[in-house]
Amino acid sequence: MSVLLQIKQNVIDGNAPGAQSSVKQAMSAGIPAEQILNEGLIAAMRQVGKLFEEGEYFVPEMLIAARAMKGGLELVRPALAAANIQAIGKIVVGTVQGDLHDIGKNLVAMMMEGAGFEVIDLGVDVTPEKFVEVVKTHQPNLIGCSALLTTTMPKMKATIDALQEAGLRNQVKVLVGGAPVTAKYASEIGADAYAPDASAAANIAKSLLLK
Ligand code: B1M
Repeated sequence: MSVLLQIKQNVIDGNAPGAQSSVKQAMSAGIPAEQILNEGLIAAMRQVGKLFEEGEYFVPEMLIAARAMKGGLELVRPALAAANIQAIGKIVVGTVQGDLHDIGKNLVAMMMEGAGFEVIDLGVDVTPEKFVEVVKTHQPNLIGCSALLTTTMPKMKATIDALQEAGLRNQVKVLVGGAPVTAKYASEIGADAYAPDASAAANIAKSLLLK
């Protein structure tokens, strides 16, 4: 079995030590961090989602797999977020209210760091009010909202509305993403941009700075 398949299988099995050792093996074999991420770690979570849909996996298995994924992610993190001395801009990221999924958001934060942004990560279950408060205190160039549930997507709109009500909407660009989110949805709720994945998010964030 190739080392990328080993990473994938270890994550699917929720084998955290195995996932970490196969990621280390892949890194010492010179496999690029993005390939480890996309073909190993992310591919595994896609499969876990499929197993959940098919009723093979339940929430505990998803959690254990997510933990194994996170352990692997930490190892590739330094390679993804190459050190940048001067920040090109500031972004606040968070998973919206009611939503506890943070793997995709963490990846977005890592890619932003790698692109040279100063990142303020608010974690999960972030209320619109919290986003507003942090925009007031930290004055970021952008906020990045992540949602993984169809039921929490409306909180992205609530966040944009709260920024509008606080008179802050013109001061900050809003980038949205997450598996159920689409470009169409982003434009319907008045976001400035949508990104389908973490590396696109970093590129789009950079281009938003120029607008
Ligand atoms: Co949940 N879960 N989950 N889950 N979970 C999904 C999302 C689901 C699709 C599974 C399924 O049914 N196939 C489904 C949602 C269905 C829907 O809404 N249509 C689901 C469900 C139903 C639930 C619960 C309701 C289950 C329950 O309790 N009955 C529950 C909800 C809890 C809550 O949030 N309130 C729940 C719980 C959990 C766990 C806690 C067990 C765990 C999360 C652990 C964690 O994050 N720390 C979990 C997991 C692991 C998943 C799946 C399997 C994997 C998600 C993941 O990490 N993917 C997921 C199935 C799936 O997505 N296929 C599923 C890997 C990650 C890299 O991808 O997050 O999509 P993703 O991020 C991508 C892009 O979307 C994008 O970049 C990343 C890639 O580069 N992106 C952005 C993300 N955010 C972005 C922001 C941006 C730009 C791009 O700009 C700011």
